[in-house]
Amino acid sequence: MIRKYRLGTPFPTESVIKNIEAESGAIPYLKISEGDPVSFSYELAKEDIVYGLGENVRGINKRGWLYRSKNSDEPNHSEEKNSLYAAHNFVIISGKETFGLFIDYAGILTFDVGYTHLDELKITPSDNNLDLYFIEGDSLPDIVKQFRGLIGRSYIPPKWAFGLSQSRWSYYTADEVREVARRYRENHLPIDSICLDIDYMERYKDFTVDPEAFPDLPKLASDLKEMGIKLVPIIDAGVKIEDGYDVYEEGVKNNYFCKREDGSNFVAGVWPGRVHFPDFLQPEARKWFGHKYKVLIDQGVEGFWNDMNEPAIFYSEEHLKEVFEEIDRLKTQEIDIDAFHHFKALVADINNNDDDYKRFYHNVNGEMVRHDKIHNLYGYNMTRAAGESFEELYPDKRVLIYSRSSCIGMHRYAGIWCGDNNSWWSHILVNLKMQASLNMVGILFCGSDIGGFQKDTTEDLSLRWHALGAFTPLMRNHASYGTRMQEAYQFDNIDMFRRVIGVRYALMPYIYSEFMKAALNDGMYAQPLSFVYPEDSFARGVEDQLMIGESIMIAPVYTQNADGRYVYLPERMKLYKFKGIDQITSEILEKGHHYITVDLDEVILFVRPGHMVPYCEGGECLDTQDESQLRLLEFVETEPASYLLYHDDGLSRDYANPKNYTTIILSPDGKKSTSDNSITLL
Ligand code: MIG
Repeated sequence: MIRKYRLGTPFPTESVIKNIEAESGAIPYLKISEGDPVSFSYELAKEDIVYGLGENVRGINKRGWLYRSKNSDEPNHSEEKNSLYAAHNFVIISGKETFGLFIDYAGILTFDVGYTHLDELKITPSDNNLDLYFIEGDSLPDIVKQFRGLIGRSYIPPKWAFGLSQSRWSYYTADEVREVARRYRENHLPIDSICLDIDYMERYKDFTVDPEAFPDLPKLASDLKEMGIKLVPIIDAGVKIEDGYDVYEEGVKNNYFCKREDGSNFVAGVWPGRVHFPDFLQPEARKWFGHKYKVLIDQGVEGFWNDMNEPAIFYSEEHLKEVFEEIDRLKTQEIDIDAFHHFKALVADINNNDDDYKRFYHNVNGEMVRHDKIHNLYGYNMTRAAGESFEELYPDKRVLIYSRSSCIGMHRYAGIWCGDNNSWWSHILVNLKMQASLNMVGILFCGSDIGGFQKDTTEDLSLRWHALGAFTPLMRNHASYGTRMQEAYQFDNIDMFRRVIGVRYALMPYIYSEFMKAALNDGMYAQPLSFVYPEDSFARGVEDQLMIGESIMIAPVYTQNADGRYVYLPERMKLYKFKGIDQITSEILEKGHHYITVDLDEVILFVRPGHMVPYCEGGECLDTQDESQLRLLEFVETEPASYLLYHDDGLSRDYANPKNYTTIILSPDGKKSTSDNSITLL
C-alpha cells in the first residue's frame, strides 16, 4: 500500500508515473519538527536497518552516517563523503516496523541516519515543498516492487551491452581504438564494446569528431562491427561556446541554454573551455539535444555515456572574477595565517562551488527557476533527453545509454556507471554494496569501473574485480589518463583474464534472464541477503555477498593476497567453482560459515536448493554467441524444479512476446525438459 502526503507546492520532478491522491491528516511513522525548513525524524530501534539511498558511499545498511542528496562531481569515493553523483531519496526502514519512504523532491536534502544521534533518522529538505510516499508491504522485495511500480519500469539496454566493455580516458586516435580491438580478439578475450572518452571530439564539442585523430568514424565503426565490437562515445553536459558550431548557435538562437538572472546565457568553464549548459528542463530543449545523438548514430555508433551532468562546473566567470578581485585585495595586505588559509581556499574551492549553482536559472513554462532548487534533476533530464529521443527515433531498437549523474525517474531512460572510483581493494566492496542499493531505486543496468579508475591497478586487483564484474549488468573496465594501462591483455596472465571473462559470457543466458525478469516485473537483479532470508539474523548483517537473480549467491574475494574468504551460507547450497568453463567443480555445503579458497582466475557462485542456472559454452561476442544449447548448474535434490528462461533478439522492444519465455524443468533423477524446442538442453 502506498500513501502520499504533500507539503507546500513541490516542483514537479516527474520521478513518479502514477498519480496518487495526497492524503490529508497527520503523516505516519515520522515526527515532524515544524520550521523552515521542516525536518522529519524517526526513532531507530537497535535492530532497525535502513536500506536505500542508491548511489552512495558506505554500507548496504546506511545507519551511522549523514548522506546529502546533492548531485556532485565527486572523484573521491571515500568514507567521509556525504554525496556522490546522484539523488536517490528512497529508504526502507526494516525492523520493529517496516516501511519504505520516498521523498519526491528536486532540491538538496539530508538524510542523517544515526549520525547526530545513533538512534535517530532525521531528514531535512532545503524548503517545505515536497511529496512523501509511505510504502507498506509483505516483505522487503514487495516494498521495492510497489515503489518501482510507482516510478515506472527500469531501462533495458540492448543485450550486447552486457558484454565486456573496454574504456580509457582516452584512446586518443582511431588507431589506438583499433589496437584495443585487435588485441582483445587476438588474445581471444571476449569483448563487445569500446568506449570513446572526450578526446574523440573536436575540441570537446559534443556531437563532433576530431578530423585528425578520428578521420573516418563510420569506417572505424563498421570495421569494428565486423569484429563484433560496438563504439560507445561519451557526451558531456556543457556545450562549447564557439561561433560556427551548430549546437552552440542553435542553442543560443532558441534560448535553449540556462540563463543568468539578467537573461544572458550563463557561462561556465568545463573541458571544452567556456560552455553554456542546455536547459534540459525545457521539453523543446530536450528534444533538440536528444536528436543530436543521431549525428553519431548515423556514423555507426550504438551507445553513449553521458558525463559531467551534475552538472560539473570547473569555474563560473563570475566566481573567477570574484576570486581574482579578492586576491588583488589580499596582495596589498599583511598576510597572517588566517588570511593565508583564506587565500588558499579561494582557489581550492573554485570547482563545483555552491554559489555557482545559484547563478543560473531554468525556464519552466515561462517561470525562471533558480538552478539550486532543482539541482538534482539536471543529469536526469540530460539523459532523459537522449532516452526520449531514442524512443521516438528508434521505436523498434534499444540504444545503450548510461549516465553519471542521476535521480529517481532517470532509471526509466538509462543506466548509470558509478563514477570515478580508485584502484583500491576497498572499492571492490563499495562496488558490490552499491549494486544492491541501486537496484532498490530502479537502476538495474549499472556497474563500477572495473580495475579502478584513478591510481595504478595491479593484475590481482583487476582479476578479482573482473570476478565481481562478471555478475554486474554493466561490465566495464575503465581507467583514467596517467594510470597504468589495464586492458586485460596488458598483464602477464592473459589466460586468467580469458577464463574469468569467459565465465561471464557462459552465464549470459542466466544473467540476461534474471535482468530482464527483474526489469519487467519491478524486481531486483542484485539483492542483499536479508531480502531473501529476513528471518536469519546473521544474513541480515551480511554486506559482502549478494543474491544475483533467483538462483544464486555470490561472494567475491576483495582482499589482496587472500587465497579465499569466509562465506556465510544462509541455507544449504551447492558451491560451483569455475576455472573458465572447462573446469567446473561443485560441492554441497551446509548452512553456516565456510572458508572457501578461490584462485585468482576462479569465479565462484552458490546455487540455492531447488534452483538452477542455465549456461552456454560462451563466446567472444554476444551477437554471435550460441545460446540455443544450454547446460544447467543445479541443486535439485528432492523435488522437480523449474526455471523460467528469458531470451529474445536482444535488440527490439517486443518484451511481452510469449516466445521470449521458455520453462526448463529438471527432476532429481536428472531428467530435463523445456517448454519449446528453441532451446536444447545438453
Ligand atoms: O573531469 O571524460 O567520470 O569516467 O573518464 C573528468 C573524462 C571527466 C569523468 C568521468 C570519467 C571520464 C572523465 N570524466
